[in-house]
Amino acid sequence: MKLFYAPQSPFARKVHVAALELGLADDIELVLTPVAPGMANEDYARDGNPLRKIPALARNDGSVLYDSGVICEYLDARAGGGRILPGGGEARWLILRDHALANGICDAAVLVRYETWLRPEEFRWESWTRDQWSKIDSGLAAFEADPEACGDPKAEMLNLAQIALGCALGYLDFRYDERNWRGSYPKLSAWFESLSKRPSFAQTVPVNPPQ
Ligand SMILES: N[C@@H](CCC(=O)N[C@@H](CS)C(=O)NCC(=O)O)C(=O)O
Repeated sequence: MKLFYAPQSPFARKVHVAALELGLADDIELVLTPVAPGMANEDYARDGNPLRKIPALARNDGSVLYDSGVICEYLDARAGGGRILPGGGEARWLILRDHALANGICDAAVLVRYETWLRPEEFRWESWTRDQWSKIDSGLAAFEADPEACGDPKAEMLNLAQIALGCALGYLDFRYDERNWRGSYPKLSAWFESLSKRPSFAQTVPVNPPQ
């Protein structure tokens, strides 16, 4: 299988971490795929994701899956099912909800990056950017207040929400170190420090792609 990815993307990292946790990483070839709003990449729109977003997973039969949550569920099923996402019961709904929250933090953080890095300065919308930061902050505050949602970072297997949250925090460190999220969320900070020692996280720390 081929994973269209970039080493700085928190969504692509989530899939890569899930593959490592599930023992499937050796079945996946990583294909560096540059994407950004406004960047023409018609080959990828045709052969990967029509929305031109990463990650996408090309399976061995040629069919392609996106987005990151769908790919993670697929990998879980391929690894036997019920390992990063229970097949049923209340736990499933809570993990899916917390996954949505962590993913929403990533969405907001990536959008702020596009707004402040890609958009020409004269068109930037400061109150919109502040609002995205406020969403990120309320998401982090919800996790800080709910240690159960974070779960044990040393558990034998992580769940989908924990993986997504770790990738969101890693992206905040990577792009917005100066905002020091750790100062406001000490429980999350301790949790992330422990999570970061897992091989799946240590091997996938975000970096800028080669130029
Ligand atoms: N909901 C998607 C979000 C993926 C996403 O936004 N990826 C970013 C990179 S981190 C992207 O491809 N951006 C390109 C664009 O928005 O044109 C998922 O979970 O896979």
